[in-house]
Amino acid sequence: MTSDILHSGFVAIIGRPNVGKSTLLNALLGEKISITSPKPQTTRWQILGIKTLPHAQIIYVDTPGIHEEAKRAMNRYLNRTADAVMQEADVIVFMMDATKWHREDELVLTKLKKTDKPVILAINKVDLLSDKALLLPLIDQLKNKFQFTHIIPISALTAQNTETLENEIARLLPAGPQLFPDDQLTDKSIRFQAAEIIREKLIMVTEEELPYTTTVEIEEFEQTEKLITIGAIIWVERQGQKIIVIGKKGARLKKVGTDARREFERKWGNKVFLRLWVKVKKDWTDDEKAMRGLGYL
Ligand SMILES: Nc1nc2c(ncn2[C@@H]2O[C@H](COP(=O)(O)OP(=O)(O)OP(=O)(O)O)[C@@H](O)[C@H]2O)c(=O)[nH]1
Ligand SMILES: [Mg+2]
Repeated sequence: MTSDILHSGFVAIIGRPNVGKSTLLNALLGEKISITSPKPQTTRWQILGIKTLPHAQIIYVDTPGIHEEAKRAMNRYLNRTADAVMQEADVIVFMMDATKWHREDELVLTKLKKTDKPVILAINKVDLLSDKALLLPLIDQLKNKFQFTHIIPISALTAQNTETLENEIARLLPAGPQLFPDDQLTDKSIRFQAAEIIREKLIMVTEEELPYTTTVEIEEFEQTEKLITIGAIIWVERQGQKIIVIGKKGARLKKVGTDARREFERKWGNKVFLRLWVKVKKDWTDDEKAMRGLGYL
């Protein structure tokens, strides 16, 4: 452990779905900790990204996107998870997409107004702004909405200005000791990360409601010196979804398996044998008990 650390704290990355929270976590850590996708509601858990600096330890917390549709148990669970992280954080990074302000951003802002913690507004995706002159009036408008501690335009994708963001965050941390060992990057196990990578590949090849109705459970994880053997179940809600996930002659499932295996081998530098099954658990995203059984606690 580094003994010079005098400041530490939890930094919640909060915002509506798809604004780039997980991309930011990965950019700040310089490693893929949390899965990302172009489809909203990708992140389903709080995920720690631990950054140990010479004098401070920043514990970033990625969260599910806060959204309006609280119809199903899964939607309520996602919002509840983000709310809980916000309650416990020392600093909040509120993230928005520079190209559009949405009703759900307003919803997040309403929640922020109930906290007395420092809130940094990170205006993300500035690389997509064709006219950078649009940024100044946008910042003026946002200043009127809330007393932000800082407003920082960034691009999580190109890591533009993310260092400035990190420096301001570090300055806001309370006094405190080092909470995690120097070399620990996340709180999540290798099994959890394996399930998430499979889920990411699945999200990429499925459309409409399917990404929201699937989850991945690791059944087998065995590591020898030469080979990692992983057995995983992809859970869906209905028989019809199972047929779609498998695809014509098993092509879609095969692609998910190949894409995931390639990423595992790159990440761990080990040969991986991956077996996937698709099974049905009827309406599990609206069934709290089934969700708990699948790790949504
Ligand atoms: N052009 C551009 N795209 C970005 C940037 N940051 C994120 N994205 C893209 O935006 C999409 C959503 O990114 P995520 O990081 O998954 O978003 P999120 O806020 O974690 O989404 P949820 O987990 O669903 O709440 C992905 O396709 C990212 O590649 C950015 O700075 N610029
Ligand atoms: Mg995310």
